[in-house]
Amino acid sequence: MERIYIGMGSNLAEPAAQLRSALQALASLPDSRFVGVSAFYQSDSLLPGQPRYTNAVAALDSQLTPLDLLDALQAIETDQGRERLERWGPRTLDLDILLYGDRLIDEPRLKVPHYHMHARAFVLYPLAELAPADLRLADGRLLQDLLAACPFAGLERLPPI
Ligand code: ROI
Repeated sequence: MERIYIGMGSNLAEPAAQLRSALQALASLPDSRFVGVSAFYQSDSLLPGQPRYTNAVAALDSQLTPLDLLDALQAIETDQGRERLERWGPRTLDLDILLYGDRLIDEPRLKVPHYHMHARAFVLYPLAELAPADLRLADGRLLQDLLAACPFAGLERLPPI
């Protein structure tokens, strides 16, 4: 089993309900054990003109291969009504593999650690709730250093449900 962290986001159709429903789906993945989820956080979209996002990070132990897990996550996104109309468009559900054990993955469909996680408060702060304090990404960066360089400003941590 390897420890996997999954970034979750939604800004359409009741985002918090979308994340809760996705958590149920993650908990029923085959050959996997659900470990936990961070608090939910709200923040403005990085792109102007979109509704605010709700984001969280989930932790999973799994024996699925990275690409099998990616297929399973994309199936959950599709089940929850995701339409891929435009690359950075608003979405009912976004599930990203942030970290997969200590693997570095560079395939056309999947890059791990996730490309944009290093500077995104809505990924790093929820990740820090779940990950060990000394977590080092497979590319050598320390989570603590990334957090120190990434202001919390603009994030709103929602009370637990
Ligand atoms: N902004 C926030 N706050 N959260 C996201 O998950 C998110 N995802 C995106 C873009 C449009 C870049 N902005 C976001 O894809």
